[in-house]
Amino acid sequence: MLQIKNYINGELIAPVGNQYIDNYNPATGKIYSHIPDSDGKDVQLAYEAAAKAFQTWSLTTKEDRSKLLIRIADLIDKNHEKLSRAESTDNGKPIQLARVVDIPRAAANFRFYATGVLHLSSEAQIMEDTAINYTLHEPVGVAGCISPWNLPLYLFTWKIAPALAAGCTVVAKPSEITPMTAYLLSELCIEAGLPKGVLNIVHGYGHKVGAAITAHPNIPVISFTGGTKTGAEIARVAGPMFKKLSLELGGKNPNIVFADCDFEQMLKTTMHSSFSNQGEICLCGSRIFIERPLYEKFKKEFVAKAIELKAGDPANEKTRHGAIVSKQHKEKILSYIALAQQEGGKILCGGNEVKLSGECADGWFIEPTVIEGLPYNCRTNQEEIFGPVVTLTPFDTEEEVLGYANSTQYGLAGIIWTENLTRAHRMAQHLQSGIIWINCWLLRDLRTPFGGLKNSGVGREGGFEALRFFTEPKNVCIKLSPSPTLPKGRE
Ligand code: TXE
Repeated sequence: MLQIKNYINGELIAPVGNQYIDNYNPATGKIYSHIPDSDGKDVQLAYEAAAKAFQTWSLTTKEDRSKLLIRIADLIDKNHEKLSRAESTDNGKPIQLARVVDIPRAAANFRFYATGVLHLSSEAQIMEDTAINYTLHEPVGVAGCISPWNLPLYLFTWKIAPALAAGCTVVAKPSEITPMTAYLLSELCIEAGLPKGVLNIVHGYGHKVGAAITAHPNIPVISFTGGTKTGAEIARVAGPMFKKLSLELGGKNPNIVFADCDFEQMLKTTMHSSFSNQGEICLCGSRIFIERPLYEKFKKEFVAKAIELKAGDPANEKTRHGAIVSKQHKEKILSYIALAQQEGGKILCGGNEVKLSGECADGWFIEPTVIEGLPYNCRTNQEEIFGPVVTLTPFDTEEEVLGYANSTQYGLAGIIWTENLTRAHRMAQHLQSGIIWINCWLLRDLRTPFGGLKNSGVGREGGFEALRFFTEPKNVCIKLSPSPTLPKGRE
């Protein structure tokens, strides 16, 4: 049975307490590896290694840091198949999705920041002949990076790459539910020759390892992606310590379909925005609002496609709907399906756990589920379910659907389908979301600011936003003394 290790001070080592946690394969429901059950002692070791490494890493040139990050990206590419299989086994996502989305994006994250840091410039403000101001962007110090289970390596590297590129060193904690690709990444970092202590990965529970990172007095910056509840807990601890915080939290995203949309394109993309990664993406459009004249046609064709989307063994190339990440999360999703029925919803398809045969007989699978007839403000339509469950609601006017869309405590992403671009821009302006897709979904340019409003989080990742997050701007103002002999102003 594979027993993975922490990556501290450039070495793969056992947790101090030598305790381990069972790690499950969601497709079989069976334990397939063990991960360190680390605690504050392991975090302290990691912090000490990171603090020591910071003294040199923060003084390396951006070119040298860039070269190392490119080397890691190249090793991710070289190990694409091994990482894809590991991700699919650990998370339950179809192998095809891991191959096409998760692992290529992890390499892209490193490449993007390896090159982005070379272009991070500063401004200068000239006070005519009085003074010159210039801004330095200095790495903050040891960064704490805490990531979730839904896109494990994709989101883990989305934090680590800018932190390292900016000159910070890192104490990172992947989710205890999906630790495998972070462990494999640590092996690649050793192979790439990343200096010891620059990146440290401590595996274990959030309330032990995550909490120790958050509360550590000398880790001044925390980048977190996960649930809103956990984000609030991190803010409660880190706020009074005046730490820099980036919180990417939950979503309950509206997908607004107008009758004049490009129907075929909308239908194809809406299947992805509803059920990709088993609906376990914070950007999924789980509330679908359809303009009334199109409602019946949409319902008929969308439900027919959802019924065709069969849950299967994630290891099978043909599978497009995999396992739910954990037994606990499966129960949470099923409880929301039951709640939807109690709230008056009508299940148009799905709604059940799927029992597969053979290897996957004890796996955790749920059918793609489509529900109609719920009020826009019921719990099912207000709370994040984070599974293969969407609701359908008809609307008549822009004002009505904007009221529905903006009614939740979340504000992460919004999707709009219409060929009337004046209306698209108008809707985009009024939607309370940090990210808007018009006639597309999950089209990602890494330079764009990424994040949400309200309970979807604080701050933005992506582009120079992330590099600036991991640096402190310092303004330097130099007094100019006019020369006694030279004439004032220009020749
Ligand atoms: O997230 P958690 P979970 C949503 C989704 C899901 C819910 C909970 O609705 O059902 O969040 O998912 C670490 N101090 N999203 O349980 O608990 C934890 O170990 C410090 C949306 O996975 O937030 C893990 O590494 N760290 C999200 C990470 O936080 C703590 C993606 C996320 O775990 C901690 C995933 C603590 N007190 C879930 N407690 C998105 N926005 O994409 C836990 N952790």
